[in-house]
Amino acid sequence: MIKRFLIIFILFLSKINSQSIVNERAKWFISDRFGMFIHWGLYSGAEGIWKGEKVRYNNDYAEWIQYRNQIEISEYLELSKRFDWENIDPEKWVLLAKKAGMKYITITAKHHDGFALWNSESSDYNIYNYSNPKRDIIKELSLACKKHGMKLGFYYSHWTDWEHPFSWDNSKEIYWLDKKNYNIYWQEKVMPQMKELLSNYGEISLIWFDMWLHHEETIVSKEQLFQLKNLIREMQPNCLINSRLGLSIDEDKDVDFRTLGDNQLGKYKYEYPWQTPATVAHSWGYNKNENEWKSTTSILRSLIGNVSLNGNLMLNIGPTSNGSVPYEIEKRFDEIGNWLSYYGKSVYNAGAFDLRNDLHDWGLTTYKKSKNGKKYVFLNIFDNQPGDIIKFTGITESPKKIKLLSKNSKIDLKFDFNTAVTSIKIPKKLPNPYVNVVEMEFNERPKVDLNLVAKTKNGGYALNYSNAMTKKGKSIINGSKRFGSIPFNIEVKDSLILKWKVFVEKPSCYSIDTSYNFQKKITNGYLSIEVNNEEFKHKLEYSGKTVGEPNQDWMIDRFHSFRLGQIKFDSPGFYFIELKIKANPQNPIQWQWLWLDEVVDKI
Ligand code: FHN
Repeated sequence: MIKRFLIIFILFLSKINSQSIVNERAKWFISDRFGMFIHWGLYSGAEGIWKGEKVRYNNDYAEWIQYRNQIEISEYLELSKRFDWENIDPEKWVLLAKKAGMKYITITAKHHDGFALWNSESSDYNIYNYSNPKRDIIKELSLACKKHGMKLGFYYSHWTDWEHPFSWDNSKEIYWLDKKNYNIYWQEKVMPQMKELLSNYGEISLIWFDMWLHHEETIVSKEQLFQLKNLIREMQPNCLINSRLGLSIDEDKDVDFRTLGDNQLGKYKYEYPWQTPATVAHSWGYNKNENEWKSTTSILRSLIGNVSLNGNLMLNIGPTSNGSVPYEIEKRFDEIGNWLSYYGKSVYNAGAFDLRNDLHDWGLTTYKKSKNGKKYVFLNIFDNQPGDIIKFTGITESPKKIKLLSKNSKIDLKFDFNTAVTSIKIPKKLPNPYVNVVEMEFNERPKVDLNLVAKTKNGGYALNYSNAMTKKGKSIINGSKRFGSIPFNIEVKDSLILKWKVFVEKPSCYSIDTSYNFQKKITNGYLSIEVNNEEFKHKLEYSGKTVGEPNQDWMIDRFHSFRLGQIKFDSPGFYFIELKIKANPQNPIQWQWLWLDEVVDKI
């Protein structure tokens, strides 16, 4: 009994100590939401080309050119002569960030090449010694940030350093390096440089480490990482530390924010702070052959998408050797900043709403409690042709007001609230070409029904495994394969029962389709749907084969859509739809979805 109590108590403690809390010092981070990342260093002078050869390796990361193209340090340093030192002005980066609506900047104080962008006392391999006139870019940037009220953070490559003889430069996979020597690098470069960065440049908002493996898979030790972390906590207690420090959550519960993979957008709602580091194009450092520019719309959607799941976006620029940024960046940053100046309400100091973030097909929802105590639900509309009415499903009380945000003023919108669906009349021509924002106002955080599935713009209910309110029975979740030609599906070898809840606004009739793959011709397996006390039984049918990719010898099992029947809802209200699948281990079914489509003519 005591043992059981102890286990429960420990579990409870580990829960409150875990990253499920927002550290007090990270409050600004979850409010700011949007930051600038700067990758700039000697590599910017190479522009992704070395001696006429493009940077090796398919991912084209121009800041990796020294390593990829095997450049000797003496030759690499020659790149400093290509820089237009008279014209480089870090204040311009700060102004660009401000213009784009970004609230913090993180610069590569030292990237993997080991070259410091400040006048480092611990290593001569720094910009002060190789610029003319002598420059301390970190000092200049920190002053510019202070002047313009911009928070500043440093990227510091701790694990990897291609300059120090005892650091990890990946070729150590061939040339042996022991932990003792590695510790020399740690104690004579990492620790003193970090002390310099924390002492000489004012208040530092965050240190951004970049080890993408857990320390046990690397040469770095847990003790070294704690030594580094403790130094930061000691010298700048308010400075945030990201999860790429390299410790697991079990080892260190108070890493301040989690860093997702490069350009990896959020998929799930987390209660603790997290961030996507993203590029405007592909490379992080300036690459003159860059040709993969993301559009303004796509960047805004990424930002809003992350905010709708409680996350941040830190968008990277790779300035050139004269300090400027490509026109493609200027243009997009102008457009993004312009958008944020009118619609930033739904991003800054906003976060996830209680409902599923993929509930509606017109866009994504964010939520904010404003200083005046009012609660706002923002409908960020991605759809360019949403029609005259936007439907919001899931809030079960009427909003006080609904407005369309626009450049000059807010436009009051007419709306109709019905039990769990708010229908909002919107203008035929929406004001913004990228994303439009509708603001719903409430006195209190509105009540919601978490189980509902919203109707799509095309008049149907798309029911699948992830939006089911209950799931009973055993099944295997199969991710999509062969580049998605085999879709995500649920494999049932015995039985599975899924249940969904919908709100039907008026008497109406719906056809019912389901998609699955079943490869047997004779079976006693079946699938049945129960809606509104009516049952539709369907004997599993052989779904056949198809070709995934023409001329590639890709015969795959076919996922086919089968019509199950038609259902009539005589009155408005909540309805449950239950799907039962009965199969057996010899004849499994791979089930995909149910689709209820409104049959308008039949009413
Ligand atoms: O290797 C680096 C890369 O150059 C860049 O700095 C990115 C930014 O997140 N981080 C590493 C790869 O994950």
